[in-house]
Amino acid sequence: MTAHQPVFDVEALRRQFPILHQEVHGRPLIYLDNAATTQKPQAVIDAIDRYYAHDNANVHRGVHSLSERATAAMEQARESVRSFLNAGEVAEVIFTRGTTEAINLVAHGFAREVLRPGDEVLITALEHHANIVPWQQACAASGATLKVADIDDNGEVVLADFEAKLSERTRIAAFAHVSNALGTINPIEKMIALARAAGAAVLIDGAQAVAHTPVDVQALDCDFYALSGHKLYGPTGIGVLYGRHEWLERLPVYQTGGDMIREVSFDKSVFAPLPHKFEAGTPHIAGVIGLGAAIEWLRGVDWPALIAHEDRLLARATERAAGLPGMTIVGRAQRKAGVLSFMLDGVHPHDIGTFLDFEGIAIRAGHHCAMPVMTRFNVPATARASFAAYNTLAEVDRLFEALDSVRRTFA
Ligand code: 7TS
Repeated sequence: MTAHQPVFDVEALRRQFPILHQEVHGRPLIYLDNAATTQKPQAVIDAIDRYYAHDNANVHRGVHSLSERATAAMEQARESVRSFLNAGEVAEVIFTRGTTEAINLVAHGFAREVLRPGDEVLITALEHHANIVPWQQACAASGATLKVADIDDNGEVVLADFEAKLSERTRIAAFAHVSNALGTINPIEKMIALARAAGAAVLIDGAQAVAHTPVDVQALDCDFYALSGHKLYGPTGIGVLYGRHEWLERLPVYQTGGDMIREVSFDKSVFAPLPHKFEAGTPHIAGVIGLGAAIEWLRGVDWPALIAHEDRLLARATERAAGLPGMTIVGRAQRKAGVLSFMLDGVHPHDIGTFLDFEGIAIRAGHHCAMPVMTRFNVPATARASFAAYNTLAEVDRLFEALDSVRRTFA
């Protein structure tokens, strides 16, 4: 008997994404750059449109109806995020510009409040620059040391090395849920358990995970979880930092100014309670509302079917790659989500990207803001096709027909 394969109506899903129905260089667009950013369903576009057409006002301060509506919409979106991540309280949901700002907020707080000379921060060798550089800066500012857990030739974190590099000096372990450059799904449950056993706090960079797998921050028992709205079918310029209440209370303010204070005099200021303590200035209200709409839209998607569909896309791509002469996959982890990073003998990844664009196919070529990963695999760059729920098996096949032309053209 074959395993149950949930049915996934990809054509019905595609109809909800207006941008997909266009031609590029005279060919139907095949969008395979979803790890960089996902496209937006009509429901998200409509929510932003409706907000600007009907409710636009500043939040948390007006006494008038529009301001009340904008505030209510924003706080409703915060509740959607809370529920999406299964956070315990809305006070634990901080809106940021994205994953990058969320990690910077925590790293800045650790540098000021937690890290002391001799302390350690542990990351892994598969991180995006957004989960490397803020920790380098925090270590430089505090005298702490940055430790890096190795990855193996498949692009999996070497758990024994991760464990060995944890010590009683480790104040925080920060690592990706899913690697953007390789697609590796890290065994974060195990990594969190190891870090907590060592007494370290845990930050998960969830930028590449949230569109592909459900997340429950309480079940995970992590202290921080960072994500970007634009990789989750929502708008750019908005993201989330989930933080455990006690940690958010303990960490110092990040940016200061309006909206994050309770009382100001020239002698001192008293800061607002969570979550506003970390949300200085007029927020990206339309972005928050768009993100809330994306999450509500995702609630209507059959997740087991979505995951099975994306697994089929990646399995087909991996199988076709094995049949293409000169093609090498970079990153062969047992568990992967959404990403096929590859090299083609004798062709620079950028040339692959340019050639595919003329076929209407959008991929990314480069170091994917993960230069240490490129160094580890001894390549200057890779070509990367990355999948979302609206991609089809036919698109994967078209990608490989085009790659075969690239190969023959450059041979
Ligand atoms: N962490 C990971 C794992 C990422 O993939 C990215 C963005 C970030 C952090 C930063 O997210 P941002 O929204 O704050 O910029 N990754 C990519 C990518 O792979 N291609 O373009 C952006």
